Amino acid sequence: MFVTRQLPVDPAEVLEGHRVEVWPDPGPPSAAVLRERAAECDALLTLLSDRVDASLLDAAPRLQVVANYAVGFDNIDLQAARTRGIWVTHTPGTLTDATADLTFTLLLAVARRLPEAEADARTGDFGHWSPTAFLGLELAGARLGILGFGAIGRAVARRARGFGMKVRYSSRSPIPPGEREGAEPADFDELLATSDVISIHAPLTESTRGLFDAAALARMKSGARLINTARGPIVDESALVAALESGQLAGAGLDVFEDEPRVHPGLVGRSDVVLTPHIGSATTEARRRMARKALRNIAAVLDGREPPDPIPGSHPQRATTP
Ligand code: 8YV
Repeated sequence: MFVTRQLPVDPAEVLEGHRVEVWPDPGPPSAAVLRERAAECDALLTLLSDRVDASLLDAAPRLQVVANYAVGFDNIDLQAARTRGIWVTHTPGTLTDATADLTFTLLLAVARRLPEAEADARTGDFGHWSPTAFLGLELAGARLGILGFGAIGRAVARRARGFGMKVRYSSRSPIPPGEREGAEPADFDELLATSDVISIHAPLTESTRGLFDAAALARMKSGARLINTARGPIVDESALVAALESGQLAGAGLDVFEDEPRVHPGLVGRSDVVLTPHIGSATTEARRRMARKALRNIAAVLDGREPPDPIPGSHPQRATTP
């Protein structure tokens, strides 16, 4: 098997008796290297930045499983894997709290204008204290709108409740009352029109790509803030820059970007945005859980068992089971 990056867990801990090659560089293997390795191996452990498409799978006749080191899987052509009988697995439940924590880190930082305030203190002398400087948003009583109410969205709602926020969510599937974490359902338009802060926790699909375009941003409450720890292409970054520039939005907290690892130049110099380099799952605990889960999925397939965390519908065997 081939692991495309060094992991915080030794693969041998989970995969006894299997030959494992780990890509030694800090950066990703090139598409050509990935193709060359895939041609020889029975299992791949990939990251979001590794594109797994039909042409890569065609070059990999022995491949049985692709274990994605992530919950999301928009880097993988599932249909191509399914038609070739290759399992695709992911790491659900491993990074819920880590990502919800980062969401709140960004939310608080944006609400309290941390980049501007921090830069002021870092001058070494912030001059004088002013009753009107750095006024931000108080979370208690503020309205949080959550787009996407899966495990991470709900973990964010739990945190928001602790801060006294009024929480509404918009979700493509109905959420049983017992799992709403005190949040109220709303449709997307209501969420846009009424939220002081919107936080995105939806997967990237054809219906969420570009969902926050110029028109949606214009329908947001004037002076609202936008947080995105889900997928960059859900937000049209040029439209976001324009909305910040015009004052329609008061700030944004972004951990994900339209064209990672590049960050829109219009965002880079702004002090009303907080930017982090896709570190939602970057806690020692979460990254170790992700590694063990991905490796266990590979071990199961190589030992002739069904993997515990297949992406639903990604394998013919699973697609036919109810
Ligand atoms: C991963 C993520 O850390 O799990 C996901 O879907 O976006 C991140 O938490 C990252 O993608 C590593 O592959």
